[in-house]
Amino acid sequence: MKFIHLSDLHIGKRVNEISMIEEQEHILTQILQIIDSENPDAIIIAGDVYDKSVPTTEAVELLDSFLFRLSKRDAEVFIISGNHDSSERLAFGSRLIDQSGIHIAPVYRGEVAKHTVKGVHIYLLPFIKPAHVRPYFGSEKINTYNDALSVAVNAMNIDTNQRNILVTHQFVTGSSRTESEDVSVGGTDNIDAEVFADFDYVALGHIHRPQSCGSEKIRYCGTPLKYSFSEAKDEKSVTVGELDENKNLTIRTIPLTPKHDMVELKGSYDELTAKSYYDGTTYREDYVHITLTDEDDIPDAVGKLRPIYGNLMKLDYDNQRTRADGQLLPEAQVETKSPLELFGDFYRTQNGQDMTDEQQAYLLGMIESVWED
Ligand SMILES: [Mn+2]
Repeated sequence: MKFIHLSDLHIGKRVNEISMIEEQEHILTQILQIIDSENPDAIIIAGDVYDKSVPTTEAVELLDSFLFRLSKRDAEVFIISGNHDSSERLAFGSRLIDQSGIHIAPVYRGEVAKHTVKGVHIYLLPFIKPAHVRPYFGSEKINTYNDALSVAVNAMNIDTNQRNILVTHQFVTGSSRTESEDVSVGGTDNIDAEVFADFDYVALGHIHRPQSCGSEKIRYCGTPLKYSFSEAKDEKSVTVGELDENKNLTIRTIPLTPKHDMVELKGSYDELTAKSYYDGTTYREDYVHITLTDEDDIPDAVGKLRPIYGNLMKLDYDNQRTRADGQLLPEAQVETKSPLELFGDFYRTQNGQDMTDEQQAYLLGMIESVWED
């Protein structure tokens, strides 16, 4: 059984205030071309289909057209919601379009949809939190995400003599994050890979950098596009898997080429505006983050750089002044730390000592209640 594994499309996303919709249209068309040349039996989309729980109209239109074009292919399509999606809204009309071979996971109510393609069972477990699982398993202790996933997986009664694929959207312990995922409160969302031991493949969404978690059987395919400058050097791809009758799994990736790349450039204003540097057109259309190293600010730098770097997204300086500005942390670290860790750093800077366990517990409770709202 051959499958294509996608996730984290984030349709409708804006990066640094710039709409990605044209990029997304371009990359989805490229994905359809890959599907046509690979001819898979199943296409999996492991959550974060949309970027917002209430997506924009242009996002809805793009997904509608993508799904329609997918329905014209032979493959069956399996979709779950991620933490960015509303599972209710995503599942709208799902029982109707089921007949077209497009299967969207229903809202989690203690059990999951199971489909079978060429003898391989595919389980669709949308993004869930402990609070989503508790009501259906009263007697079980469900405090953490790991508890919630264990209970949900146990309830699937997996027959390990058969071939089984799980589609889900969670953070597996040890995976390498980027800046464009949402970090959860206090880092309590870790799932141990052991929870997935009974599956022959786990098609994961949530982490935006493609990677396998310990074994090839548990894998993040990553986003189809770069959604933050921390991914500037990543290569985005489509994961193609084959699971044969003896449970042998082969995984390969097919690179994706964006309409416009995302790059980070650093140097003095004179260096970056020298023709030899940008070579006329090299970065003309790329999404660019420029870090100027000049000691004095360049007046209207953005206006002056735009003719060369048409899609300049972000401009900052790295010089003595910015280094002395007493930044708590480089931005890259800020975005990958949890709110609790960030507050801990702040507390330490202000007070010269760490929070006590009691203070941490109090703060965690407070952050969680704010987050829930
Ligand atoms: Mn995501």
